[in-house]
Amino acid sequence: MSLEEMLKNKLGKEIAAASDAEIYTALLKITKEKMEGMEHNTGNRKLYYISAEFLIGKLLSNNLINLGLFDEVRDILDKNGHNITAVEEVEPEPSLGNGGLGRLAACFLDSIATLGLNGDGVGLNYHDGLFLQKFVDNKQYEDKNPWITDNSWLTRTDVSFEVPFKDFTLKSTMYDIDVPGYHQSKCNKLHLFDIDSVDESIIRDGINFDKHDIGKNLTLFLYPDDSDEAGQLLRIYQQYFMVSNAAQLIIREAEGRGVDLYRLHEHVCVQINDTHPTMVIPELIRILTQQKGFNMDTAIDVVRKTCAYTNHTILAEALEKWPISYLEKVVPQLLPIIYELDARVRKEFSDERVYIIDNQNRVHMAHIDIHFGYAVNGVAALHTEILKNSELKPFYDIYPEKFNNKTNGITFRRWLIHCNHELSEYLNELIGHEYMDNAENLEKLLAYKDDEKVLKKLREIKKDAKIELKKYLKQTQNIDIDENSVFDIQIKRLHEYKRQQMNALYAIYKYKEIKKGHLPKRPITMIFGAKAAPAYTIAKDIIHLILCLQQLVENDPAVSPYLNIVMVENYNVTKAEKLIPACDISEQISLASKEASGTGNMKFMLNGAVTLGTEDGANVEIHELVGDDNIYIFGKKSEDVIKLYETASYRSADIYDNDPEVEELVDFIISKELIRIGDPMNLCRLYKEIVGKDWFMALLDVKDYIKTKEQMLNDYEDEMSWSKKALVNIAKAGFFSSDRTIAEYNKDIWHL
Ligand code: GL2
Repeated sequence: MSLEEMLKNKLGKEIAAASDAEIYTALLKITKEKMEGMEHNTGNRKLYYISAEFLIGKLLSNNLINLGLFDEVRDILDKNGHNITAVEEVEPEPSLGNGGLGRLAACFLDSIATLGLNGDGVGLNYHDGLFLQKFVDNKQYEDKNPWITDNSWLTRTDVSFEVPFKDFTLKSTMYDIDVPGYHQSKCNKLHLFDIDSVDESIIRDGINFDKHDIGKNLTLFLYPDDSDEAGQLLRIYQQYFMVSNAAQLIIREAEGRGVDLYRLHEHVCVQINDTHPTMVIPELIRILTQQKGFNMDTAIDVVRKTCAYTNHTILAEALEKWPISYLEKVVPQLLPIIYELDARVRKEFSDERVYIIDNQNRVHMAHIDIHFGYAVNGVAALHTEILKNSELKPFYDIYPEKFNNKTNGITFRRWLIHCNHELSEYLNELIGHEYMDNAENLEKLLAYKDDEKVLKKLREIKKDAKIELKKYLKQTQNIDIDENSVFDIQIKRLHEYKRQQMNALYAIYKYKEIKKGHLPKRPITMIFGAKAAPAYTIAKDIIHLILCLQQLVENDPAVSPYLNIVMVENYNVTKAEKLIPACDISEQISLASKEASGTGNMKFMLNGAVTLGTEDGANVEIHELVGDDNIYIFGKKSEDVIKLYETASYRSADIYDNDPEVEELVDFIISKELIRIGDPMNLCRLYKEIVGKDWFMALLDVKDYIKTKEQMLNDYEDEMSWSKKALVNIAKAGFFSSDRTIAEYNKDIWHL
């Protein structure tokens, strides 16, 4: 049967007569059936990629692309008066992640399947995911974010395990989402564990709920507020539930394959994505010793050869340390194992910095991973060097052979073919489509770097994407933007280290310049998108500042023709897919040494934006690839920043007091213009934070930042030379394909 007939059958009516919602559901069912009929990848060693987040985004188009059906479906819909983009709008975005870490896990699943490797994801099925962001009175308001509907990509399986906690046991249900590779006949799975007793009706007034009622709240939210003890306990419940299910699944599947558990490591590999799944190590040891007759030495040996750990950040707050007393309240069965692991470390090493349990009775999860796993990797070259030479140095001194770098990557299926159809078609026309299978072939584009026709066409494609974004923002937020302006975009989690506040200081600078009559050659559209963690006060104050600036500029007819500030509401994968193709200037301005890698930087580059960035994370590698002429680097280097922290010698007040230009910008935060619009409490708190602390050193780099951005805006006016920079960025992006990253993981760590 042809696809068109199948669609008609599913709909039970003519395609032309069906609604977009009906078409979406019919396509979802057809696609799911096709994937259910596909064999799973096989192989002697199977990977389990355990992660608290999988930020998979909408799946219809990507599944169709990978199955090779996208063009046919688009044509059928066109012929029948429908449009695939409108059909996509119907799909809710699964809210299973927070930022780069979760999106990376999703890109990895795509690449693992594309390379035909035997590997599944394991995580949790959060019903309301990360919160939905709304703006009310120029502030962030959090609401629940339900995404599971009757017809979704989830398939309920009959796999179920008992998960034991101190005071009760919970029975799990495993849901699966199929993961097809690009043009592959086989498929992998994302396993999401859940409980049947989740009760969304306990959520009140935004995202508040009773944190004690674990039987009802366990899988409601990703990262529930952990600013109190109940919140931290809930996170431990979630993490243990995730890894206990994972461990039981791993053992059951291994036994099902006839694996001798004493050789588990030859047949299974577990990738621990950040520290959230760390308890899988003591849990596997517990099961092997208590249920499978292993002695402790052998269990530890087998588990150590099975588990590998990826570190995604050097920020102390994200390296989890759980108080023993909390673990005792939730998972007392793990404590004898954790004590045993700690005792072994203490016996072997005298340096207390590598102990598992510290002198405040806290368990350092990353320390378990490093001692009792066989590989530790950072996510960009600079990040791995910082781990080896400072953050994790005592461990590197003990286990140099475990440490390795795996620079992050992104799947080009979603971040080029899907989100920027026009660009990918044009690339096919110019250089053929080999780059889709081997991204390094994008370099063939370099042959056109002086070809005016090509450079013009790239500029046109960018303009079309800007017009699309303009329509989208009008539709969704009733905001008008000018497609002839330069689009300067910063989209990422809100965090002080990422320095959205420094970008806001630029907005203040530009506002003041325009007020003084120094008009830019071309209007500038500054776009932000970011969610702040609900308990992160200063991050929310920064959002407030940006929204106040947005309102100030919008209502000032002397400024608004030249400057437009837009904060996109509820920034997510779907919005990223619209924003990235339209971007001219990619803001990657974290304080050097703090951004482990970044992956947005790679997506922007691939879509022909030019980076404005510090020498941080993967920016360093982008810089090396494109060369000085095709990137704008500013700010202090990571060595200098690390020294400033070590010597505790940074004082933002000194800069503020001694530099009147900086003082003027910072003072504007509490100016009468802004206080009239905003909430004085929030603005004053932010002002005080920047003058009195500025932990992530925005004032250190702000002047260099402004100068570099001005240079960039100036250079943008030379259309051909700017377009050439865009071309070089696209051509050099091949290295950042997640297919390359996964091939490296497989070669150096997984050996599948
Ligand atoms: C992050 C890092 O901050 C980010 O730089 C990196 O690109 C991703 C993926 O490796 O991981 N770490 C982290 O905790 N989150 C990230 O995005 N949330």
